[in-house]
Amino acid sequence: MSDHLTLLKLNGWCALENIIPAQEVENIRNSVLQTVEEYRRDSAAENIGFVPGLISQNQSFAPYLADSRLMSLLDEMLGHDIRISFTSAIVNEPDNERGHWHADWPFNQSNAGHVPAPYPDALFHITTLWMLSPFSDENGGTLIVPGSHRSNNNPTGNNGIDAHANVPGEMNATGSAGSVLVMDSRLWHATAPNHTNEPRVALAIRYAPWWLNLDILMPESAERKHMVDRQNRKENEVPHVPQMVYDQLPEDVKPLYRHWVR
Ligand SMILES: O=C(O)CCC(=O)C(=O)O
Repeated sequence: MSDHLTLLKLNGWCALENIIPAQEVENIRNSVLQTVEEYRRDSAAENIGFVPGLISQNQSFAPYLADSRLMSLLDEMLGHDIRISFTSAIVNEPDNERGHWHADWPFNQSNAGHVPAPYPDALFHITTLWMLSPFSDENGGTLIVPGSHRSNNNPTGNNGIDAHANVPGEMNATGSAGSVLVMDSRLWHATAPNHTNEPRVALAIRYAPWWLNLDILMPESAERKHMVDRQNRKENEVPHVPQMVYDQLPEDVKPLYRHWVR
């Protein structure tokens, strides 16, 4: 077993360095910042620049999405025919607020689509946070609670933990620009405040096994209409990938997005 796989299984997270080469990362960061300026969602928290479905507007990072080190780790965790479920830009701007502890979709109990707690001790989904800026304690390196991925609930699910309080063992995930933080989506994590004058720029890219039903995230899907719209519930929405964008993606990246093309 590789060291990264051991860390991911034991602690719920690991970091892969230099997935984006140092000489490329600044251009990608600037390009993503420009896209965020144009397409940011007003619904995001104050001082958070958020763009879902970023791949439709920006393909600068696409050559790295199927990096062989990352894919072999994901293959070991999720099996064959992995798919990308989310591609978002997240910019923690100076003075953003600390967020609440949560596990990611489909374990966030506030979402319409969730695996009800107590959930089984099994891996369903991987969250990766791509550091387009270096992540530090000062600039909003993601707050994580190592080992919390083995819990059968998280602070979105009334598990007795105050989602806004400090949790013993919490730490900031840190690393150099171009690194990728890989987390079991069950890992408790939270947005960290950025106390510097520079934006902390990241991509949240999530990878799913072929068998995980993603339909509730799809605009206009029957599942979404029934479970989100008609019941007036909250859920993430991931815009489709236009065919023209898909056609231009690197060949090894296309299989990761094929299911979302319209
Ligand atoms: O941007 C971060 O550091 C954390 C983002 C986060 O909590 C999430 O995407 O679920």
